[in-house]
Parts: sequence; structure tokens; C-alpha cells
Amino acid sequence: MDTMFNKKLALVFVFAASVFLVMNNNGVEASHNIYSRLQNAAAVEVKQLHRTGYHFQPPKHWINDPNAPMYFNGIYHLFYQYNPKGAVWGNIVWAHSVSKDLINWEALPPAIFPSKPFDINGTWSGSATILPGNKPIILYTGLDADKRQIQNYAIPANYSDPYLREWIKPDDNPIVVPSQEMNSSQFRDPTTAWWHNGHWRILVGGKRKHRGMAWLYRSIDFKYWVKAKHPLHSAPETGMWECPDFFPLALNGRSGVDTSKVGEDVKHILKVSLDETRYEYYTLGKYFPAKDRYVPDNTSVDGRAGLRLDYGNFYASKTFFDPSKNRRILWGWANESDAADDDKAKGWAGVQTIPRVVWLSPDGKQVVQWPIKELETLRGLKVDMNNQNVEQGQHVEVKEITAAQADVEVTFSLGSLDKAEEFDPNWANLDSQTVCSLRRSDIPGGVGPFGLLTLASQNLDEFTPVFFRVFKTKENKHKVLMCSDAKSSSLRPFNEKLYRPSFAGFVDVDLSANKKISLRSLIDHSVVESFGAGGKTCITSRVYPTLAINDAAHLFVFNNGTEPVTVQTLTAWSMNAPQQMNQNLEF
Ligand code: DQQ
Repeated sequence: MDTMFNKKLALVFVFAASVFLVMNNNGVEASHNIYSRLQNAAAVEVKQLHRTGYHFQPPKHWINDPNAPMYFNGIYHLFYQYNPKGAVWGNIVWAHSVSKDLINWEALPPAIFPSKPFDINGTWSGSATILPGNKPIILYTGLDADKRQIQNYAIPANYSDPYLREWIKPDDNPIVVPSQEMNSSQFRDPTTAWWHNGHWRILVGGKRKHRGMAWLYRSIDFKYWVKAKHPLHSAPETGMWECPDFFPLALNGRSGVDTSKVGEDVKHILKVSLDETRYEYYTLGKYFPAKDRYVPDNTSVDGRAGLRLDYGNFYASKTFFDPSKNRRILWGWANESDAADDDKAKGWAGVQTIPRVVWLSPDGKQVVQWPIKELETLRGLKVDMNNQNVEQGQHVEVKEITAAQADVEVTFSLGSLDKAEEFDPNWANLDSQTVCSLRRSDIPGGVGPFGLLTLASQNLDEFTPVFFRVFKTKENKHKVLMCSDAKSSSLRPFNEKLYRPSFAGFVDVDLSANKKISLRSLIDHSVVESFGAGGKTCITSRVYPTLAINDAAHLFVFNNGTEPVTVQTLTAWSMNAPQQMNQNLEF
């Protein structure tokens, strides 16, 4: 009886705690917190500890949203929100880097920064569109003298410069302003434009009362824009929609399609970043171009109960179509788990995730993601582990590689699923993260928990487990939970404001067919990006170990379920650092 009561009490507590966290931005640093004391505090020292080895990261200071990723004449461009003066959000400019392979980068001077009446108080996020005649154009949010959020355009000063170093912001800006009845402090982040039947269209994120809005604008010439009578889509009780992204994915195959593609062979995705939770959600649905309406499928819902591209530290993401390789690529900002004062002490904050190719699952019910192929050029020393049986309580080390900077791919093969533990009906209304916090990696189960212990110290005083746990529901169906749990990632005292969530997402797989499930983790000092079941569920964790650093970091395979699991194949690579040119450029 007592245990029952305690269980219920624990559940109520966890539920209340998760409501509290959702109401309070989940503890993830918001991009718009103003730290007036810190935002102009230049890094005195840039601490190398925890800096990533192969993720995109400038040499110092704060970064947030990836902006206007694009491919132009053989070169990839990545712009991103950057504070040139400090390691917390503020003084935002559009930093600019170029690459031939999305892995090795060359830094250029900032492309866009506050200088004109229409952006004097801020140059915030936006997107690129390649206009006919192969002419790139950027749309971005400017904050004008009254701090109104308005949409501006910028064009290259010299189209024949292969790096498009310099960008001009013509004086006929702004091109889209909020109308009287709109909230001008919640109106930002224009999308890549798409073309249909004589008009360009863009979305701008916003909110009306507490309703999240994807405002729709149309233009014939890209300069004169008219607001459509209806937003493309909106949803109640979701708050401000930041960084909307609207794009088609082919119904068959993995090839990407141009943003303007419509028709029966594609499905559309609308992704929004919810300012209130600092997480992103997407729906899949049908776009009706004649009416300019988007209707989500009944398999995907708007808002906090919706699907997520990544269930971890991942925000303000953006996709672009890469015509050179016929694929759609997703970039996201892996935001910090550290507190602002720690960021200041480190001299840096934020990284971009490894670019991922995105496509539609064959059943059309979700987006699938996988790190771009080019990442494999960084793979160095390789080790294998095959047909390794892992019994309950066992953890087997993957030796020899640099475990703090590695890429690991593993396929687990499971025995009988009969022993899968019951999915407590009380959990039905909890989100995946809360379920993971109740069933962490050290709590024994039936089938699982099994997976990887990443960034682990030798004696497991610290570790970030990335694992699966198989449940059986009342209806005798299997439900697979994937977790990337930061709770034990650091020995730093809990009163230090380090965010250590038990990130998790359910995985839509039918294990009964072949009883196999795969996992890939990109481990990079303070980032662990994981791809479950071939990229169906993705989770990024930002972690700050104190022991499991550099050569003292270890990688293990583990199983805490009564049923043994077999590592059918595992390959792990030490990862080399990419080339990053001009990293000392002062801006
Ligand atoms: N970050 C930008 C905004 C956007 C937010 C400002 C999302 O444009 O809404 O740095 O992180």
C-alpha cells in the first residue's frame, strides 16, 4: 500500500515538475534573455574544455539560430546568429561561413549587421531563396528604431564573387511590416519563398493572443508583398511561432525536392519553434496551393503533443534544398545546457548540429533524418564488435577509439519480447521525457534498457546513456522509448544551474518483425547527437562532464534488462577535426 502511495506521489511530483519546466522554458537558455551585464563582456579566455572537435562552432562567443543555409555555384553558405561581443545572447549579427562539403568551413566577415533605420536594433533570423537567373536573396527580420519587427531583404554586392562576401541592404526596405492589428514584437523569421502560379509566397512567424500563427504573404516581384487573408496555418494555445519552416518531401524515396514543388507526389511539413517551450514541433500534411491552406494529417497534431525533429537540445532549425546532391538538409542550433555565467566563463556558447539529410518515412507518418554522408570523411581509427552478447547488468567497453570524439553505429538484436515490462497506464498522459525520468537507465527492465553509455568515466560516476526500453501495452502492443539522459552526465553539484534533462522520444518501429533496432551516436565532448532506428527518433544532448573528458572519456555498451541482447554489429570511429579556416577573423 505504502509503495503504491509513494509511486503515486512520485508521479504527481514528476508531473508537476514537468509542467513547471514547460512553463519555464524547460531550463534551456532562451535566445532572448537579456543579460545586459554579460552581453558586452568579451571572452577573456576561451576555455577549450568541452569545446567540440567536429561540430560547427566559431572560435569564441555566443551563437544561436542557423540562418539562410544555401547552395550557390558549388559553395554551401551558412549564416548564423552571432554575438561578436560576448558569450550570451545580444548584439546579434549574421556571421557567415562557406564550405565545399558542409564539413570543412571558412569563416568570412559578418554578412548582415545593424546599420540602417530598418534594422538598427537587430538583425534577426531569416532564410535564403534562389531567384530565377540563379540570384540568391536573403529575407531577414530587422528591428527598426521603434523596435518593431519587420522583414527586410539583402542581396549580394557581387554575384560573381564565389563566396558572396558582401551583402547589400537596399534602401527600399522594409518589404513586409506588421499591420496595425498585429503584434509587432512577435512577428519574425521569414521562410524561404516558394513559387506557385505567378506568385511568390513566404511565411512569417507570429502570434495573436495565445495563438501561434504562420502569417502568409504573396508577391509577384519579391518586393511588393501582400498579406493573405488567412494565415497558412495557426494553432491555439501554442504561443509565438518562431522560425517556421515549410517544405515538401517526396512521398517515395529519399531525394529532396525544390521548395516550390507541389503535387500528388509530395507531402508538406510545417515546423515551428515554440518560444514558450524552446522546443520545436512539426506536422505533416497537405498543402492546397489554390487556396493557400495547409491541413495537417490526422496522424500528426499541432503543439506540444506533436512530433519533434529532435527531442533534445535542438532549436530554430532550418532546411534547404541542395540541388547538387538532390537532397534536403536540416541544420539546427544545439542550444546550451549551461547557465549564462558559465557561458561567460567558458567564453563560448552554442553549436550547430551536424547537417542531416531529411526524408519521409515510407508510411508518410514522420520525417526521418541521417547525418550527411560527408561527415564520414572525418572518420579515423575504426573498431568493430560483432555478435557480442550483453547480459543484464553487464557493460562492455568499446576500446581504443577517442571516446570523447567519436561516431558509433550499432545494431542490437533482441531475443523474446515477452518479458517487456508493462507500460503503466498512468503514463499515458505523460510525455516521453517524463516517462524516461521515471525509468532511467539504471532501473532494470525486461527488454532493455539497453544501449550506449557515452561520455562515461571509468567507474561510471558520470555517463550519458543513450538507450532503448521496450514496453508492452494493455493491448499487448510493443512501445519503444528512446532516451538520452543527461541526469548522470556530470558530477557538478545540482545547485549549479546545469540543465540535465532525461530527453526522450518514442520510436515508431515494429520490433516483432525482425527484433532488431539500430542506434548511431555522434559524440563530441559536450554534444551527443543520436539517431534511433535509422533516424526515426533523434535526440541531441548537451552535457558537461567533469571526469569523462578527453582521454578519460569511455564508451560502453550496456544492458539492464532481464532479457539478454546481442550487439549484432557495432562500428565505432575516432573522429578527426575538420579544417576551419580564418577562425581567428575578428568581428
Ligand atoms: N532567435 C532570433 C529570432 C528567433 C529566435 C534572434 C529563435 O529571430 O525568433 O536571435 O531562437
